[in-house]
Amino acid sequence: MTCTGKKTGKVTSSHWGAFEVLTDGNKIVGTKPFANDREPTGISDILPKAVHHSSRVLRPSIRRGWLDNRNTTDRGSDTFVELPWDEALDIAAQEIDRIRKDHGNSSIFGGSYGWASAGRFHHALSQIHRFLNTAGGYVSSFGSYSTGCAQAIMPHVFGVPFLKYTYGSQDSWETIAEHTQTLLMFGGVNPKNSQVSMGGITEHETGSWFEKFAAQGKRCINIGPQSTDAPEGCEWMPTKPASDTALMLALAFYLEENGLTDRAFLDRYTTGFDRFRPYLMGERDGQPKTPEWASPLCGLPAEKIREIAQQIATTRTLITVAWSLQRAEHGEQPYWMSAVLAAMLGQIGLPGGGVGYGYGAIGGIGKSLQRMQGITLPQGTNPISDVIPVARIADMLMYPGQEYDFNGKRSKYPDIRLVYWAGGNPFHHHQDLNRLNNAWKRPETIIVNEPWWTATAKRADIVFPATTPYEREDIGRSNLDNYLFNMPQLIPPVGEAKDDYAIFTGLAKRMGIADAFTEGRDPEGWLRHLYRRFEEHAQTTSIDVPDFDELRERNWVRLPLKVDTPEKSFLTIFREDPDGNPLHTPSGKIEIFSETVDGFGYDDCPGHPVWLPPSEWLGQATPQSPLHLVSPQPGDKLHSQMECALADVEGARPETLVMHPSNANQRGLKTGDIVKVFNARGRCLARVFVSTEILLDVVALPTGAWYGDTEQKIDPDGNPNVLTIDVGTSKLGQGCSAHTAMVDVQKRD
Ligand SMILES: Nc1nc2c(c(=O)[nH]1)N[C@H]1C(S)=C(S)[C@@H](COP(=O)(O)OP(=O)(O)OC[C@H]3O[C@@H](n4cnc5c(=O)[nH]c(N)nc54)[C@H](O)[C@@H]3O)O[C@H]1N2
Ligand SMILES: Nc1nc2c(c(=O)[nH]1)N[C@H]1C(S)=C(S)[C@@H](COP(=O)(O)OP(=O)(O)OC[C@H]3O[C@@H](n4cnc5c(=O)[nH]c(N)nc54)[C@H](O)[C@@H]3O)O[C@H]1N2
Ligand SMILES: [Mo]
Repeated sequence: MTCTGKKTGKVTSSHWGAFEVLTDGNKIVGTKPFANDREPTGISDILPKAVHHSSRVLRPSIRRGWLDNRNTTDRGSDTFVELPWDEALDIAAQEIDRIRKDHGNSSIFGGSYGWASAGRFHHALSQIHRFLNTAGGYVSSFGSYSTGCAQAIMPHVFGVPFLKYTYGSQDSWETIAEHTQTLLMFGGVNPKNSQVSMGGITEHETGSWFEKFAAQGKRCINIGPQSTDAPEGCEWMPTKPASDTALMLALAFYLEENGLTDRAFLDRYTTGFDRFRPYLMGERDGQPKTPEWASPLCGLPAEKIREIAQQIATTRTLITVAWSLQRAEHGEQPYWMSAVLAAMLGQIGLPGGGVGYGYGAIGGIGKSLQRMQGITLPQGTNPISDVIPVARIADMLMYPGQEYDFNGKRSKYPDIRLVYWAGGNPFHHHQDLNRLNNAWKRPETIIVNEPWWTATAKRADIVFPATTPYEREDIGRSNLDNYLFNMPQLIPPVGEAKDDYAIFTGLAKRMGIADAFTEGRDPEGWLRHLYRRFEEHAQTTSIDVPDFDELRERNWVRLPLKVDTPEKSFLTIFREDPDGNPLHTPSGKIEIFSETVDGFGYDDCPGHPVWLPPSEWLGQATPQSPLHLVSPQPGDKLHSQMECALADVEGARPETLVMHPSNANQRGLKTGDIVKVFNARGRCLARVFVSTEILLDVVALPTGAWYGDTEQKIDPDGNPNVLTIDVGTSKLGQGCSAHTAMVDVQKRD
């Protein structure tokens, strides 16, 4: 098969889609939607302003207090000295060498979590990991902020890595359109989030699928605190954050009590229902998990719960669960329980039935595409075995040597002396930022490669200015997308910015490891090398791809990867022959009760799903903190990227806080008022938007504002992470608990 595509203007790809870039040769002057994208996002509109913003890091910069006396406490409030590249690289290379020689590579933290930019070679995380591996290794991190908790718990249930399940084994929108009668969506299928997909999404299509579903009369039920979490036309069943497990248990109770459980399915394909059932029916704890029990916990009338249970028991139902549900304390429970509920319905492995995770979280989920081999920079191997769960960074920095639990293992936090970050913004993404701000003062040295003076760059000792994708050439490709891009260099580097590859090459030369790091290739040499491997793989498939020079010429091609009949998922194969194709769980079946998890002996994640309320939620509201804060992803950007330019727009900051009219009235607030959002952990400003699209007593403040709270007084632009809690989801998952936080709101004094 050949690919289609023509030579157009300069198109590039990004995590939020492809777009055309207009330049005057030196500067980006505008962007235009990509013609093939029927639902383009507006995220690139701000790009010209952001790329040339005054907050770009222009030259290598070293913090004054670190240079003078290795002071670590002034991070965030100190000034920087600009140095020529050679001098700054000398200083950084000597420091990395000193630390690795004096303290060993296990004192270097290089997890460096973050989304960085799209583009396969200049992927900042691959670059930093390759560099640190070449330098003898680093302490790394497991999992993501997105799905860390699910990545730990779900393999115990289905026996596959969670990402393989969510990206590779779920029904496509086509299959859902054809077979699903009821979409029961916990946390919605979010239109704002499906704009984005890691590595690129060229044809956005989630919106048009939901238009089709509405026309088909499909029942799409959004369960959660905000009606806007699902496309228009879906039914909204408003529920309290963190209450989903209680609701799922009540649905399961109804099925069991009314003989609607698919016993044959449970017997053949699952293990442990007999251990779970007594809990469900209240035979052990005296509390049957009835709709009447769940009703005050979740906020839905018992009658409504029964009606949903009846609906899902009598129609082909796909339960979908947003990733947000597991970014909360005890996030393991709704995830595991959704699988149990789906198993009781007996539709797992049938087209359009069962359970799927993260539809809408990432626009690529649900696309039915033939997979190709990825294009990735080899990272080498890491000789250091210390790995922390990604969201435990502040604990690690604060408590070296302290023991912690994670997924059945007890480990000790390493003693970190040097932190190196490239491609992430922890002072955007981590919870309880005032706590991180204190922990961040402990390492001897912090080095950051960043295009912009983010809160993280401002808290580093050595800052190297990195290019943006528009200042270098790359290849754009994602396995959840059917396009291939040459991402051309569009403008010269801003200031003295260099590519991460050039920065690490400069350090590697000084440390005597350049040959191993570069393998003698310059960036173009690497692009050609990585592309050749991709071409070789393509030759083994039926997919024709242009050669490197032709791709350069054509800029982009649409690959014929759409498949009408998707490959059978592992669950379909399992359903067809459970003995011949057992799951990779200890029992070979779906684990409703897990001996393994039970054996860990964790009080916060026992051997089957249970209702475990988080430490902060509406069920335990206090007069000091009566409102549940959810902090979703921002609709107008990707995380904290390009925030500098968005924040310049008149009236855009502080960030918008959505609030129910009754809560606003109680506080004398109206849309547009500037408020203080606060709890015992921190305070930030926000701009109120009064709306009936949110449940009473819940407020929503998106992430993405740059943390600007240097004295830990009040964060001016509205970063919700000054309010969120920095605890693991449980000893098992240790994911981030971003959606667990109670706050109050007052008019700004
Ligand atoms: N309260 C709350 N907090 C959350 C969440 C939540 O739901 N609620 N969600 C969490 C989730 S799911 C995630 S994924 C994280 C996201 O957190 P991050 O991924 O850390 O957020 P980004 O803003 O994308 O950070 C990427 C950084 O890389 C920089 N960058 C871009 N390209 C390059 C490059 O080529 N080289 C270098 N050196 N740097 C580059 C950007 O300027 C930016 O500062 O946030 C988490 N935090
Ligand atoms: N535009 C844009 N899109 C993005 C991103 C971005 O930064 N910008 N980031 C991407 C990334 S990294 C990720 S991981 C995904 C995340 O995708 P999700 O995890 O789905 O996203 P969130 O926006 O955190 O949450 C979605 C909604 O869940 C609801 N919610 C919160 N807590 C609960 C709960 O306990 N129960 C229920 N039922 N609902 C709850 C909230 O109302 C919230 O609006 O989004 C991706 N998409
Ligand atoms: Mo994420």
